[in-house]
Amino acid sequence: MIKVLEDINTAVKSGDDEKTVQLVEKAIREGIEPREILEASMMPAMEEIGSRFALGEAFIPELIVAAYAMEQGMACLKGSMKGDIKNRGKIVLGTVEGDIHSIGKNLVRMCMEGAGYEVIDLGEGVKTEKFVEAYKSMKPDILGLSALLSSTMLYMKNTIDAIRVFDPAARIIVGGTPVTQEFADKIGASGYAPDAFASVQCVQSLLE
Ligand code: B1M
Repeated sequence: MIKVLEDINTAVKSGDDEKTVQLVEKAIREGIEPREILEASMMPAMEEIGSRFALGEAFIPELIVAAYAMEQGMACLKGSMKGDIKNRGKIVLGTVEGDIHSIGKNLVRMCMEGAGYEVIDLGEGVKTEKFVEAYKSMKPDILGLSALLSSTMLYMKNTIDAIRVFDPAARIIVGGTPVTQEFADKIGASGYAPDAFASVQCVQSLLE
């Protein structure tokens, strides 16, 4: 692996946000693509810390500092991911009720904005009623739901059902670690994306 990517991976895992920012800026100066920085370095760092957490080798405080370092690193990449085309469509996005995981959803937002979509981010722990309210008032082309917990992914169905009552043709996409294509089909989602980059393709194909 390229040295700077290796160093970013280590900095994220150890929750060193200042070092993460310095190294991400260095990687950008070296001409490394944001996608490579994310996929080859920062995302594997979060996966590794998650696996260590599952094994009881890492704990919540370590997850929190690693997540903060990741968010700070992502903020540096935002400028390099901005696209030129604007107003390709409006997307309302949020992490579902009971779920405070924000990083994957924020990455989806960055990729969508980079691809020229207007994104209204409702944040985390968004209840079905709030999604319904936002959908009615903002009339988005796409609604995007993120969930990271096996328990909270069930709220995706509640939201989809509530929206389809008044808009059966609503285009709703879902994603997040426990979500699969099979689950997306089962709950009646219009699309599923395994990662943030794929979510852009998913939206594009739904809007075509
Ligand atoms: Co949490 N957590 N966590 N956590 N956490 C997981 C998800 C877990 C898998 C860790 C583990 O056990 N291995 C596990 C869930 C198990 C399960 O339910 N199956 C877990 C748990 C159990 C918990 C708590 C319950 C722990 C506790 O309190 N005992 C608790 C729950 C809190 C709550 O939400 N109510 C909790 C808390 C936290 C922190 C707050 C400490 C922190 C979140 C901080 C933050 O987000 N600001 C945290 C973290 C950091 C993680 C891990 C380590 C990393 C998640 C992450 O940011 N990944 C995670 C382990 C893992 O996922 N392997 C874990 C990086 C990010 C880029 O990837 O979010 O997957 P991800 O997003 C991906 C794709 O999923 C996809 O695109 C992104 C990549 O391009 N995607 C979409 C996501 N949303 C999408 C939407 C789309 C399309 C694609 O369309 C709309």
